[in-house]
Amino acid sequence: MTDKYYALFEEQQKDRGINIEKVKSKIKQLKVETPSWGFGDSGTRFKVFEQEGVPRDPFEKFEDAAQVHKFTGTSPSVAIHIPWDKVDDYKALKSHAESLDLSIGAVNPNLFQDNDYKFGSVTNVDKSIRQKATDHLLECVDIAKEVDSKIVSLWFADGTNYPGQADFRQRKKWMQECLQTMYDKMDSDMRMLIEYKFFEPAFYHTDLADWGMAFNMANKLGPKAEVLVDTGHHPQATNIEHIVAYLLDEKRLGGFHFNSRKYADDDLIVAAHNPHEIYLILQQIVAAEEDSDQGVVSTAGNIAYMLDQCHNVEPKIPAMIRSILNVQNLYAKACLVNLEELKEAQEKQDVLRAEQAVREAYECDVTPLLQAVREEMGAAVDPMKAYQESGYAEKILTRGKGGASW
Ligand code: RM4
Ligand code: MN
Ligand code: MN
Repeated sequence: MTDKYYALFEEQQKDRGINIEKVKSKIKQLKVETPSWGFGDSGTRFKVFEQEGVPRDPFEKFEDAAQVHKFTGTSPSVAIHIPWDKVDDYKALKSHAESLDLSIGAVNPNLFQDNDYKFGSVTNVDKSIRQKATDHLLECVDIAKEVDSKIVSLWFADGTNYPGQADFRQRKKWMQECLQTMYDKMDSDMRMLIEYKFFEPAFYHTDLADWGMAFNMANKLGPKAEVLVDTGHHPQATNIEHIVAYLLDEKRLGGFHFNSRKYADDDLIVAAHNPHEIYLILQQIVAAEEDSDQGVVSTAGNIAYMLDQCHNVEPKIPAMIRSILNVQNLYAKACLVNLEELKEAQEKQDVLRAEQAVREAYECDVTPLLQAVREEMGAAVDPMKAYQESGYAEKILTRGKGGASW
């Protein structure tokens, strides 16, 4: 691309000491998985608003996800949630995905919607319910094997509402027992991602409330278990990038659920609120990637990036495209930090210069860079516009209302 804006951009970055070819190849490698459930109807605890044209079954969810990948070139896999995406023939779902240039990504068990789980799943005081929950975890390992997915991603709603309601220490042991059974059934190249969340649906305690608990659990289970960071799952003002750096160094950062929030676990379009937070997270990852090129081991090169969003009031496919573009945009900025300069400033304890090195990249307009990269990748230069002009949104209206939902 020799467009005048890109030419200027390239010159500016070269002057800043940035290896632009390397940056381009890093952006091309960034892949972000979409969640099947983000294409279906969703809502708040007050109301699920039905949208016209929502996929009616898992196969149609993949068709919609294929649109996101078609125009962005950046979302080649789709996470599934069981039983929301339960089908009779998983091999058929897999071939359907492949026919759309997609693969099946993380398999997510659902241990929060059955009446039996009212007081907990893997932490329930009733042994038969713990067994039922464990059986579902094992079922998900089998599904992952059948569709050649290497990831089973776990989130538990387990928790309590009142002091004294349950025995924290006992529940901790039960959870570990159930997860160990699942762990032992996983092939050596499979990964268990353990997600934490400090509240909701339980309001007093959650059994895996924070990264420390998830990390401890992963450590106890073994190397196939890693932590998943959902950006909406922390108390306000938590320094998530610090958690990310810590887990990277401990080789236990397995994946992300990107989304944005203002108050609680809002699951909004990623980076719609506080894009700077996502930037700082990605900047830690880029720095660790650079260190791995120098031989410092971390999990930076092996992170499963996923969206976990629900689009309650906005059309779902463009919301997903927006999210992918936002992650890509912030990752591109993170790649523009001059890490040598940053290191030098840190060594000299030059606080202002170090802060400037991180801020300067954030302030760059990466539009010409991303356009050039997309053109080289064969994706749409303006994916949102291309989708909107494609006619797909109008075509799916024939599906009517009342599609898949939770
Ligand atoms: C939870 C959590 C999980 C997701 C469910 C639907 O809050 O983020 O990752 O599977 O929502
Ligand atoms: Mn999540
Ligand atoms: Mn969540």
